[in-house]
Amino acid sequence: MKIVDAKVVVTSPGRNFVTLRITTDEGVTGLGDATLNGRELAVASYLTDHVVPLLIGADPHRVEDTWQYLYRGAYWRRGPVTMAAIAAVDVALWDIKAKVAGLPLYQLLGGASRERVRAYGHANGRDLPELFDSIRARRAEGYQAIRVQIGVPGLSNTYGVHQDPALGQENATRLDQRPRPVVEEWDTAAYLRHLPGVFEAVRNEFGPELPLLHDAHHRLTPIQAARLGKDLEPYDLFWLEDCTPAENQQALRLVRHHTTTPLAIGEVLNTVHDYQTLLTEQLIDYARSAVTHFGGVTPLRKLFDLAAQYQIKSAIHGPEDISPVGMAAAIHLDLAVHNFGIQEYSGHTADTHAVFRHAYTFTDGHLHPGEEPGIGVTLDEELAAAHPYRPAYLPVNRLADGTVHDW
Ligand code: GCO
Ligand code: MG
Repeated sequence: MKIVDAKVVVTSPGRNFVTLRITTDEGVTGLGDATLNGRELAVASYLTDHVVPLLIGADPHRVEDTWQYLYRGAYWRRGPVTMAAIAAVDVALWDIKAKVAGLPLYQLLGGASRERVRAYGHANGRDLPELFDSIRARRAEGYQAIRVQIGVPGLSNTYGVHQDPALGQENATRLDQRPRPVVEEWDTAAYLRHLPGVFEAVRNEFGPELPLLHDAHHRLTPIQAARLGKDLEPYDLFWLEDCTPAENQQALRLVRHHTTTPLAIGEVLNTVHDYQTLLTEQLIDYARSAVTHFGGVTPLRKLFDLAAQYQIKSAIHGPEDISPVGMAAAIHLDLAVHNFGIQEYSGHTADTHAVFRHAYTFTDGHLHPGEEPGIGVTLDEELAAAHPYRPAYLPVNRLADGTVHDW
């Protein structure tokens, strides 16, 4: 079998998605997600200009060899653009292999280790009444684990809190089809003062059993994160996410020494090297990279197998900027790995579900990849073309005096 065609499709059915479609001489096609929010066209070019010419004529069954060829062969390693491009090829090849085998991908990854995978959804509000409504809405949708984000008094906008409560669970990054980045405001002291009371109120309202998560989105120093972790201990979080900027692995040592609040990190990490200290020193409890940004199913499986040796669990990044193709690949891996932790899932727009028809299902707060051969996603290219690319940036963050802060 040979690859005869590889094509990059950029479509924006609510937000931009980059998809690679590989076709073989036997007419089997595979899909891979290469979406890098706010920098989409860089990956599209990396694939079209530099990777597609290398794929034509190659054997689609050589998944591992192709991964090594693209990773080592580029000489310039790692980074989100490179790893998103390689991820798209990797997932498209797994899709083809599983279709040829006539099996859903999870079967090729060792088969199901559980019946279904628990997902967490996003609740947010500018204040407590809005937040409570949002938590109730998620629970009504079936979610059994909920990420809680709230506005900070004195700040006009905050990460993960949309300005229009009618928009549902999607966070503030959802509708950013904007030619310039929106500027958000930040004040760490106000945030640290506000958050423990919020979790106390949520626990009082919703009881001790509901798993609650929180994303600090890379904004704290290690000592600030340590204090927050301690302050939140009475409210028994499922995890505190991205408490410090992820690229400094050593920072987590200090946080870990001070708090028993479980820690999750990884959505901006691209390779196993970014996790080495985090895993071997057991500084985190959940590894959160996306299939889409980590080079695909092949390396993420290796990461999770290594993490398992340190009792660290999987928690694949699944915001709405991962396309249904990347989401499907994630759910197959979730079902197969022994050390599954939880899967982030916030759904997609109706237009996105129409462009990417998928076999995976969300029922009672749990996902299942379905039984279609491959990853179980089809791309309607005609419909995709009706939603052309629109320039869009993620927001940026500034302190009151104008200093740029981590977003
Ligand atoms: C999450 C993430 C996202 C990111 C987004 C950036 O935990 O889901 O933090 O909301 O902000 O993926 O593109
Ligand atoms: Mg996050």
